[in-house]
Amino acid sequence: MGVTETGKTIILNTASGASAEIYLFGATVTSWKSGGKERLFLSGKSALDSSKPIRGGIPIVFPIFGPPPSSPPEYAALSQHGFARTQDWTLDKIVMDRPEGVSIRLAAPPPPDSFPHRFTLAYVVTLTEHQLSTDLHITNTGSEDFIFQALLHNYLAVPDSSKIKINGVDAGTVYKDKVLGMKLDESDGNPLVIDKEIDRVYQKVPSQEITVDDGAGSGFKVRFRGFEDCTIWNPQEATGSKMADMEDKGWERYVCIEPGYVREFKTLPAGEEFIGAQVITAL
Ligand code: TA6
Repeated sequence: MGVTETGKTIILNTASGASAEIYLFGATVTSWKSGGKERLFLSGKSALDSSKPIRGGIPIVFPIFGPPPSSPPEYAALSQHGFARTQDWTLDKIVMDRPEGVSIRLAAPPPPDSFPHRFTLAYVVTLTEHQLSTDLHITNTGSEDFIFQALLHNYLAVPDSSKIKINGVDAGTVYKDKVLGMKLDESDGNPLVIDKEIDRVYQKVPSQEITVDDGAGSGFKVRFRGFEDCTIWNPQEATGSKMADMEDKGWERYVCIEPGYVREFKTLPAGEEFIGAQVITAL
């Protein structure tokens, strides 16, 4: 009862009424309902036919974050945010199916032939009454070091992004400001508000916990483990209106608080596993 396969998606349900929908395309969580409310933003203009990455929910960014680097060549040939979000994943295992909580593990297919590294990628999605956890497991099955960046690009639904307050980035945390041409700066520790386009990569966030007060009596706590960095993104009208798959004024209805390992490439020695996890609590 807790896990339903529809062909294109997997639906999770708990006895408390929480639910989640996961597209096998990109292992993208596209819906999370808790307390009777939808907690993830999904653009009404998003392609859901596997022709493009899904705009909203929680796309998986791997093995690069952002535009491709200039080298090595097999990474330089990748498209923005890598291939994991456009691969057809499969349901590998139902990890837990109990009235109070449901957990599944998805497996990614092998990487494209043009990316000659040996690794496995698994994704565990766990739903309980008030929490959604997603854990990315990367195992280097080759005989040499494997380098990657990874990030969980959640789109958290809020009633009005101009009214939210984001807490948890301690004073002194260094961030790269993509809006200001990758300028490095330091957080002043004050709550962050969305009063302009924000696209910042906070590096090694000490608390590994960010909260969003949505200004309407609820919000989110995003905790992360394994992942140390956190990108905070809202494009506002100037950038958002140029995105073909963004619904009208969509940027008013979400904020992205994206745990990841993206400040540099992570080196994973042969035979080792890296787990990057986020636990999102609906407040
Ligand atoms: O995580 C923030 C970011 O890298 C932004 O710079 C913005 O481009 C966003 O992701 C969306 O990227 P996408 O490739 O999905 O259009």
